[in-house]
Amino acid sequence: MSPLHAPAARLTDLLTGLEPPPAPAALPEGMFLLRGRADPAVLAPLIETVAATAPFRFMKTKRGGQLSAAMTSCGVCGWVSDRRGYRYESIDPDTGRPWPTLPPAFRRLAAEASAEAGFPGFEPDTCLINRYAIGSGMGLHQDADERDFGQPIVSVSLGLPTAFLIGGAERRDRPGPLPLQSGDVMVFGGPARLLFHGVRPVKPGFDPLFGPFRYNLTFRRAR
Ligand code: MD3
Ligand code: FE
Repeated sequence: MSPLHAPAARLTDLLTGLEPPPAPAALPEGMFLLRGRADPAVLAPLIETVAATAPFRFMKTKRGGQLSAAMTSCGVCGWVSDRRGYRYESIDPDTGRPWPTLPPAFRRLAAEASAEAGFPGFEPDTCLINRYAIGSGMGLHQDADERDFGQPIVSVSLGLPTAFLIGGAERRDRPGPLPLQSGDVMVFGGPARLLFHGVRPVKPGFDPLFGPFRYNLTFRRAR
């Protein structure tokens, strides 16, 4: 399927009578939006399985605060934050055990989406799962803890809608919103890989599969 060819209608659109949100006229070079490319019903139980082994937790920041999204990971390593800073760890510090393995359906989705966007051969070694309750979001930042910025990032939005805030190469560049719905997949590669980005706070709502939450899967090659 062409990355520009999204399904004509989705169940949630039919139920709510809502149109899918408009995409901006142009996305930054290297950034791709694959609307409805992921099947939320397939991914929901896989998130549950990961969280049964590596529970969602609120991580601390260097400065004594707490991240507003609950997080867990799967793969050969997982992204962690604590008083010492950010990094990838092979052992989950909360359980003392390795992170659960990447479900094959996760690998397949990340590989297919990145190939559709023009980045063939992407083999993620980790997936960070962010869970946002109503009112939580993520401030503007860069994803720069990975070894090879030549590798893309694949992001899958699930549950309640929100908007990504897409900035520029410098923190001072004013970000613009990109509305996203459950099942939307984004690929960030090449010149988009190090752009500043964030997530708008999630508005009140209830998703039939995910309840009062937004989830995001972020596939990366960390090592
Ligand atoms: C890379 N998560 O975990 S998806 C993160 O929705 C993070 O949970 C957000 O940012 C979330 O680091 C966003 C990942 C993402 C989004 C936009 C990007 C990565 C990006 C833009 C440029 C480069
Ligand atoms: Fe990020």
